Amino acid sequence: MTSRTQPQTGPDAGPAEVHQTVALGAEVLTTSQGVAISDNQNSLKAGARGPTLLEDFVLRDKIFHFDHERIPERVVHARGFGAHGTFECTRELSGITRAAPFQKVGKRTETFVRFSTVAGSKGSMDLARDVRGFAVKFYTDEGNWDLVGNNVPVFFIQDAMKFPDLVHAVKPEPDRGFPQAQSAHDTFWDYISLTPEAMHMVMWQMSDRTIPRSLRMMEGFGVHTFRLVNAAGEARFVKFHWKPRQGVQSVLWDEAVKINGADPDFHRRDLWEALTSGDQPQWDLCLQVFDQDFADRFDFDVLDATKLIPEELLPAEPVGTLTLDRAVDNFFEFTEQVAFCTQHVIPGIDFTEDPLLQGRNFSYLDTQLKRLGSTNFTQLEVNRPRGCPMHNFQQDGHMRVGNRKGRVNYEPNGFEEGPREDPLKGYVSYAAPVEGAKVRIRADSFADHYSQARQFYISQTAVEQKHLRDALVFELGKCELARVRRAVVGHLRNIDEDLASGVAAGLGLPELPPPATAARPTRQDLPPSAALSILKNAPGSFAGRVMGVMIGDGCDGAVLDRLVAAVSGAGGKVRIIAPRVTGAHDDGGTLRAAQFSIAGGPSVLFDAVAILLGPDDAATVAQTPQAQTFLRDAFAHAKFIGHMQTEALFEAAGLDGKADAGCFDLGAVSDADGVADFVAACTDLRFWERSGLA
Ligand code: HDE
Repeated sequence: MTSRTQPQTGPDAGPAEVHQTVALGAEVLTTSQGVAISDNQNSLKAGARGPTLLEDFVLRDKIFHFDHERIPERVVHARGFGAHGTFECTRELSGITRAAPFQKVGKRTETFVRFSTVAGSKGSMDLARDVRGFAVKFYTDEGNWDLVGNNVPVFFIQDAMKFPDLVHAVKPEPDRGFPQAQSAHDTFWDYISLTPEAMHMVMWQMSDRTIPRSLRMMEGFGVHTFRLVNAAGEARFVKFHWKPRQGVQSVLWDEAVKINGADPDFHRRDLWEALTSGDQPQWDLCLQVFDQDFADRFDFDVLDATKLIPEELLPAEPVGTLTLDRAVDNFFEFTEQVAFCTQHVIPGIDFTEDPLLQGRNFSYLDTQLKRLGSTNFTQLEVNRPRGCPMHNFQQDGHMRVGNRKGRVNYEPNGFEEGPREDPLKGYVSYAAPVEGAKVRIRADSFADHYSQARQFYISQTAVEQKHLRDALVFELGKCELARVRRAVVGHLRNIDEDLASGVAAGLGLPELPPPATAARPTRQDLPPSAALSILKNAPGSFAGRVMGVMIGDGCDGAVLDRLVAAVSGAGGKVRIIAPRVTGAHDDGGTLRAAQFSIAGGPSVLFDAVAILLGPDDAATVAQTPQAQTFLRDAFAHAKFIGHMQTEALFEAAGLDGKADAGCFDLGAVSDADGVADFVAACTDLRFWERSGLA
């Protein structure tokens, strides 16, 4: 490439100066004022070894900006990852809502989506046990609509009044400033033990839903009941669900803990790699639509955000598909500065009186002002309406651009200038009748705190129930206060006695504490709902998943080729792990490139694994502790395992003679069948039989 030496500046450039070379035609670096910078490595000094001069405006401009790079992180949902997407309507809903995205089959609406964890700070790890945020901004023709949801369909509390306490309790304890991104500590469980309405959400939180395998493999929920309003002003209730075409999938807790060490960015890297390799994740938007009559007949109050409507009772019907199609090209500009607000609604979407939603409506604008520093955050690329113009008389304020030109900045005006209100096109709130005395009171219809918690628990498979019990034992085991452990077990007794006694045994409680006092007895008659289980709805496909293949020198190149072909044929990806990150030579002497060294690519990073060693280094690899852990962990995590020339490794890992039906000897069958059978088996999520519970 043609290059030139950057001009040496001034008489003080001494012999220690290393001259940079810059490509000809490259953009010239400038200050914020557009002045070209001659030297970006040295400040202006009085003599080569003298003090830096106050007049160095280049240094001052650069450092000044740097000093102000951070904006306050979100109080909750600080750690997030965003992507651009498109929503396509697959079912016309003009009869029930005038909302723009649903007026015509095939209608496409641009979106921006941000996934997040709730409790941890911006730099915390991705695999914390935590609820995930699932916030979608629709840039519709009639304004921006934000559906700011979570990956769990219910919430901890029923009234916004409690939110700051809940968040304080889960965040690091104020005296010591830890633990980070954990609910496993005293203050969280102390608060929970005093908040029976949280018990349903606690069941979800302790389930595998809160350790998702991928952001691509999570459901999303609007949580609250909203209203859909049609052109005639008629309203129906609605609950929003996002269903991932990739299937809902989770990791195991032991994997989560290890992934956090091996790759704290596991989720964001996974989504980034999917998007940049053209693997575009999709979700169907499904609606549960119902009327007042259904609401009146339903067992619980539809305004209570700690309750869901089982899909067996009211199916969630698909009405459109969201495709994430583009990674952001600048994290800060999009993912950090995106400002979601539950009050960002469009004609056809309206609120209900859910007291949690009403409080959220109040909160989000405050947050955006605090974080983004100006009411003009609405002008940022990620936040401004894209499907329609924004016309009003708002003006000035910090960082304002594009004020209206001319003399008129008010309405009505006699100059006949500027935008006017439009009673037909404009947003009209649904005329919900309101009456009642002004009281601080919780409705009686919100008082049943345990029945749906029980329904969730009995809807899980034996494997899922064990994970949930283990999670409770782990979390409560991290609490130092025995009274807190006992109090929570007292609540569990109102949910399911087996669950309570299992957790009590796991904690070593000498005796079961009495059940917590319940405002309403737990209903035993709610039937299990298959839709609430992950494992009952497994995707039956390897698409979007990753096979980690450990290879060694002299491995069978033909088997490796067949394996790679079979996995990509099934829609999955292969990642190669070798003793050295450059790769290993197969039996034909060809260097097979690797993406990971054995130390850098533990099996927790993959959905299934294969280990193809060769005569040249099978014995050496077997003696490598990380290789032993790779196999031992894959086995313990119920993964499907393909293997060849691994006798020594199985023995060294303590698994001699333990190979079961989830382990496939890829060398035993000389034709392609061995590989094909292995990859076909991997379409099941895991070999749960190994756990003894399936
Ligand atoms: Fe939020 N929530 N929230 N929340 N929430 C915020 O707004 C709040 C609640 C949710 O990716 C904050 O911009 C209150 C439920 C998501 O940028 C803040 C209450 C649900 C995100 C706030 C709730 C959510 C937020 C902090 C109780 C699921 C991240 C940063 C009344 C339906 C959005 C921000 C993003 C963010 C307040 C309860 C979802 C402080 C007061 C329930 C996904 O304004």
